[in-house]
Amino acid sequence: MDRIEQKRQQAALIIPALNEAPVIARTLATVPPGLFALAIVADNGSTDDTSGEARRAGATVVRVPERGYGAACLAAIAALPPAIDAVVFMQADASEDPAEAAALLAPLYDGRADLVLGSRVLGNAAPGALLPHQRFGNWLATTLISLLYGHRYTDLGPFRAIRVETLRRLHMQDRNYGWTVEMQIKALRQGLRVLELPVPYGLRAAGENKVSGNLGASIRAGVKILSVVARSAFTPLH
Ligand SMILES: Nc1nc2c(ncn2[C@@H]2O[C@H](COP(=O)(O)OP(=O)(O)O)[C@@H](O)[C@H]2O)c(=O)[nH]1
Ligand SMILES: [Mg+2]
Repeated sequence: MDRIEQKRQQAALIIPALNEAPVIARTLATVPPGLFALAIVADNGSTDDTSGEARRAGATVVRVPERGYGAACLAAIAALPPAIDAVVFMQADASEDPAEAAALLAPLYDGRADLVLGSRVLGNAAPGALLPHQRFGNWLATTLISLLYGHRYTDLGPFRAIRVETLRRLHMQDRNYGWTVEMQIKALRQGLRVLELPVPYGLRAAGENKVSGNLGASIRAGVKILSVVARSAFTPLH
């Protein structure tokens, strides 16, 4: 086993999940064997059997009573065993291909990047997978970020890889929709080397889209994301 392979064994997959019982086992089944030391499903107060399905499919389940994507991610990070040196965040709904995680981790382990983002805009999104309001929201937020910080992202997608020590230095705080954009802004402010790689994006395999498929949630997410971008301009570095 070479050095990179050995290190890859120390990566964890983090999957925040809210009512994903119809799809979580299918998602976990597509994770390439040996790529991750463990998969953590952060169950966000699901009212279905997401936890049971995830556990039976071999994942470690962290129960998070508080709803919110960021709250789920923070709880999963707090539960990481000390040996884990990198994490990949991924959705529960099989819209992303976990095999792509190897490509996201490689630049971290090769020392070429500090934050590696899967871009659905650069990659191939299946028809209907990235809705017009998501594309517009991405464009607006990434344009504002480029004006403020001089770096042009193409996407705020959740599929991404980062080293644990880097993540801890970011002091992530957002507990819901602002999580992904907070990470991207803080990475720029801390001078991290960010890299976007194209990733394919499909329709969710089963269940419901709780953000893009829901008007109220889409508006709340858009408002939150823009407020995180705007507030960052007035926040000193910490
Ligand atoms: N909306 C929402 N999604 C959550 C929450 N906790 C975890 N998730 C997960 O976040 C991911 C994205 O949600 P999804 O319903 O696929 O929304 P979309 O793809 O953005 O339309 C999925 O893996 C959800 O299960 C939460 O509290 N709210
Ligand atoms: Mg989704």
